[in-house]
Amino acid sequence: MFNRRNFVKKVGMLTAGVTVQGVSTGSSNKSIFLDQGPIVISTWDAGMEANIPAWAILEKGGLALDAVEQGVRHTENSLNCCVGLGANPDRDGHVTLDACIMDHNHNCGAVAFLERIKHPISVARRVMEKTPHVMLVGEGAQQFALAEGFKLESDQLSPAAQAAYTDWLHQSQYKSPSINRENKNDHGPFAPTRLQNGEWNHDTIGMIALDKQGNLSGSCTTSGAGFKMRGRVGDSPIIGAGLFVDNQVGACVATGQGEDVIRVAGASTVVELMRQGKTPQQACETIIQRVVQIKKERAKNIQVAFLALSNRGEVGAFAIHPGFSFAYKDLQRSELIKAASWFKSN
Ligand code: SD4
Repeated sequence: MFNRRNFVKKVGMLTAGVTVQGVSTGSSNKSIFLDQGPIVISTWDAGMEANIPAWAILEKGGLALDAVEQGVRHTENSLNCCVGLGANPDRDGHVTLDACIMDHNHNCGAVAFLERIKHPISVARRVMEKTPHVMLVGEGAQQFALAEGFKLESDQLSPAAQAAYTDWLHQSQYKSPSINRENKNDHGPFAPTRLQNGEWNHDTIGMIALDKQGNLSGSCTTSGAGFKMRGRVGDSPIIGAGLFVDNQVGACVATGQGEDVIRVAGASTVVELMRQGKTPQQACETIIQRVVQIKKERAKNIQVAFLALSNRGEVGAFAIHPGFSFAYKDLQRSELIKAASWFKSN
């Protein structure tokens, strides 16, 4: 049986690309995680830092919902990352943000195409808690945020985003952007940018937490794709695509090319596969296989990745291409783990 005591061994298998043979995740056995404490997992390298504030809440017995909000707020704040207002703009020069959040009771909230608000994840939570709706977009979302006391930030691009945008305007061919592809031959305007430390810059963070009470919550926040068409919204704020949580089963977040996550109803399908008895790892592999089979040629040039957690603390992660990693934190360990992928090399 998979539990966190044999996690290191399982992760070794996972990075080698072998399906983890886990237990059926259809039932909820609360005692497993009540004994072992909470977990938080999040996408990409930035997840290592984001897990810290999330963990501070979880270890004190706080709610998974608070943990996933505070965790990704840290990334939205960070100037070193492409999530939030410092991110690359759309092709008309505006930064537009998408986010969603979901708790253990199927409560959920989302914002999309939101401008000049620093913490879209917290606006998404207010949508969930204070409106009869699930999703607000654009001007209406901004209006709601202001009414809720959020500050209207400047519309100036960050220096790095301004430089990237100026560069893009010179080279622009208005091609659709490639997201998270570590393609060594792609030096064009849509190549993912690198951070100062040389890491690939990702536009999104997705986070899932399991708290001491045995409840799951998830969050996802993004600037979408740099130089996207104005008005473009990806999977990240869409409940069921970029994020899905079902406390009876587990939770899943997606990252990568949002259009391809939406067409397979990504995160909710992973959770449904887990409900039918697949482990999180098997479920993530199955959905990536589907993404690849639906658009075989396209799949060679896009990145999509899924990260899932069962309500028993089992973890799964899988991507189309190498390069996807996720940050794991529990009582015993905190580490960045490379996920296995469908294609073994770029
Ligand atoms: C989107 N899924 O807007 C997001 C992008 C992403 O790391 O995940 N970037 O399509």
